[in-house]
Amino acid sequence: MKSKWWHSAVIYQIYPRSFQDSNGDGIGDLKGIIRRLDYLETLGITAIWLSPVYQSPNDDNGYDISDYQAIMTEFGTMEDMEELIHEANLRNIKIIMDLVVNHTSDEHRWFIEARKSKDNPYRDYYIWRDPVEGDVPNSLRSTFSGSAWEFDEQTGQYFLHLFSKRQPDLNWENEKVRQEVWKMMNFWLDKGIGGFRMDVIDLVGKIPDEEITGNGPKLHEYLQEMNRETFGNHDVLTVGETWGATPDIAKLYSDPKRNELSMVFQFEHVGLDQQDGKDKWDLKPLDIQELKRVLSKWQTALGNEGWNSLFWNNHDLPRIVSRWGNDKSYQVESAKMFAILLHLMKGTPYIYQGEEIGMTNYPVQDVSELNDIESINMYNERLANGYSKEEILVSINAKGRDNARTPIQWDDSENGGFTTGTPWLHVNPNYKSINVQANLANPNSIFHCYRKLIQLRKDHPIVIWGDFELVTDVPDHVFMYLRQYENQTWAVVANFGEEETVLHLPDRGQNHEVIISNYERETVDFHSLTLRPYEAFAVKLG
Ligand code: TEU
Ligand code: CA
Repeated sequence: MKSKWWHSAVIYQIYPRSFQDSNGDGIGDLKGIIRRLDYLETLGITAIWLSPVYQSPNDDNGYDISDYQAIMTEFGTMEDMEELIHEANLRNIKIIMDLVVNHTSDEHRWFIEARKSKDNPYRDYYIWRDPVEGDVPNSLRSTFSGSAWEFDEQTGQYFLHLFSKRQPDLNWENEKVRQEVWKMMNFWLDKGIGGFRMDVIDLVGKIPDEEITGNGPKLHEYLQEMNRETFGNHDVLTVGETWGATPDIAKLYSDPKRNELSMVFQFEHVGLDQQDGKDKWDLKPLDIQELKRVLSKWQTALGNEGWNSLFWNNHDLPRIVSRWGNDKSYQVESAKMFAILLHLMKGTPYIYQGEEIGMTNYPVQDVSELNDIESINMYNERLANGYSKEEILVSINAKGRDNARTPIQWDDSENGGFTTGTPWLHVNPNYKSINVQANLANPNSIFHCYRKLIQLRKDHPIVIWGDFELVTDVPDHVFMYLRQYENQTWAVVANFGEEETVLHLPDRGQNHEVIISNYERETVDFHSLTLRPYEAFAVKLG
């Protein structure tokens, strides 16, 4: 594969609302991000994926856009945005914009026009259907609960919304819609951005009448057109949010020969603690064997015909240290274990803000503490369906999106240094011990582990290009793999257990030099190796 900058990049995701407030209104903003660029430079990241900063009524915190070419008033101005791009570029950090074009806000000019009348020139920018026997056109459901069809009184038709009813779906079959999107993308490319993260891009080829949403027949045709009309001749990173992609589907998106996207961002591994055929709120314990199987499959299945993202967290997912680690007695050890395990794999790693200091889920006690529309709608729906408040809160504390959206804990001052005002969402009370300042000051902190992992990727082509092999003759709760490149081999070992475990792998030799570890450890002897709770390390085998 021809080497591109994003093959060796590490991306940092910023959820602007919660990153850094600069003016005391309790809402993070662009000036706040600019103030923290030096911190990100110290961490060593290559690019920032900026969750949406466009004008929005915030029904879904910016994923409902009312103007793609204006900045959300609370976040700042277009001048601030240009300054952010410029200041980031000075530090060799690229800005990747979130491209949310499956839907707009209902306050977007196009939708305001479209709903005026059936013959409005913008009507066909959205997806309208007549009622069927006085009811919804079909049984498509919204991700945020309820039917995906909303009745519009004025014109007597339903419009489609796969998310909130304030996020009407755009009609990609309409060539004019696609051209508007290309024009808008070029506007941003001209500002010198480093690429696009494409929100639910797998949905744009939908055929609503056949209840086909993901991976519709025209999806890849549209992406090839997008590539041709916009970023094709720019050296940018494009990553598609692709729920439900298999490795074969991932190749369609990301095989360089097909001129679509740089890489996919797929979720198979983070769905492993949900009951089969149910939704994300229906929990089951993680089976580590399954995790090994799924992550290894993605390591090997793409070959030279595709590229994958590596992540545990984002703004839609709970914090990994709380989810599959132990955020109480082994917060530091388990956070580092997840980092070491993931960052030495093949693919482009994404760090979600606060992950690098081991931030944890926020313990919700009452529904009044919730902000996220997905959780609130689910709460009301399940309550109406006879679930108890307690059961619903168990699901929300495990999987709710607010878990990862609490403000960044910068220091131990009030509100963790996020704001001098009242934060828009509660700060996790553990900010006095878990914060950036404390992490920076301690050379053994989670932050310094991430920093080292990023540096290893820069210094060692084996991390980017090495072949991957899962080691299978280890206990179930030990995840061990090898990377091989030219004549080098690295081994990575991670113990998911909270008990000591002894490994006997005499064939793997002894006196190996340790590259990185989360406990004190100088050399490794595989004849008899005692692993401590959540211990993880990488060694050079030769
Ligand atoms: O997420 C897509 C999406 O499907 C998520 O809402 C996901 O289903 C959910 O969190 C888990 O059940 C993208 C964005 O990342 C998300 O923040 C937006 O709310 C959504 O699209 C709509 O734009
Ligand atoms: Ca602010």
